[in-house]
Amino acid sequence: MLDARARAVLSGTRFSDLRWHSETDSTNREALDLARAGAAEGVVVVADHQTAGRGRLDRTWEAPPGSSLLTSVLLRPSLPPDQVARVAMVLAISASDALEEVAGFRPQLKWPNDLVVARGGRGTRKLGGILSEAILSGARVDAVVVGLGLNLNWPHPLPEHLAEVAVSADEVAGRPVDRTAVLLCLLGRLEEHYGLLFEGGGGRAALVNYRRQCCTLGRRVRVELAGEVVVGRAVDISDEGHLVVAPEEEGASPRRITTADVVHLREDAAWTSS
Ligand code: BT5
Repeated sequence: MLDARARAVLSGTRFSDLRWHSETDSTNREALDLARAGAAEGVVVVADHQTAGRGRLDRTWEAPPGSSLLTSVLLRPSLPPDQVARVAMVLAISASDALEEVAGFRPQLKWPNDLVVARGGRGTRKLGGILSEAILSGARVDAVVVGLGLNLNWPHPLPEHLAEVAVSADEVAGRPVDRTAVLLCLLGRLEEHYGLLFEGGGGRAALVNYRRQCCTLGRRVRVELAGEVVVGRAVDISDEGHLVVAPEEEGASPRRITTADVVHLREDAAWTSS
């Protein structure tokens, strides 16, 4: 829960309407319902525990009660539908800024929506994930809900099925990480980074930091699209937030990927992920 001092910090931002629950099914579900009921931009839903936390593509997001920052933010950006990915990206940058400030380390950003921590030449482990869901009204974006699950203080050891893929911030920082401090810092940074999306030059400045921190850029990748797999080199992130991949297949032209699952591949082996 937030005390009066914390609420005062948020009162100067668009995120002053913050609803914190000890339990809900999914903060994204709740924020989407609020959006459909006409809630204003800036509503934030936080939960200590989710009974049906959602990942992308019907996957689940797991978190023991109190272990994680589980939050969803309702925004109403004036962006074309094919650019809503940029909202999740500015949330990722904001979360990374908050971790650096509060926990003393900066995670990397794996396109499109993961915060990861490198594990010494043996690939990465996932610290957080973002689920972005849009409500469209014809060809216009009516609302975007961006939900973040960030592992902060998990009981150790992690459950066996996540031990190889997940990591918790306290393990990286070597001390417990204050969840409220991360949330407040994140929302303060989001106020800035989100605002950049609507500044001159088509909001180009918003993704500069994303590119800088994105560990997918320059990597060999396997891109898993519905019914198709592309193997190539991630060469750019466009101003719209799309990943540009130069396929290895001879003669194939660069592909712009709007959204997909991406696996980082080792340089020396055809299909081994790192
Ligand atoms: C994501 O999905 O990474 C987006 C997760 C978004 C969760 C937040 S929590 C607040 C808000 N409310 C919601 O209901 N959701 C959002 P995806 O890329 O599909 O990754 C899901 C996969 O990550 C799962 O299939 C597991 O393999 C793995 N996973 C599940 N829980 C994890 C955790 N706590 N840490 C790391 N990996 C996890």
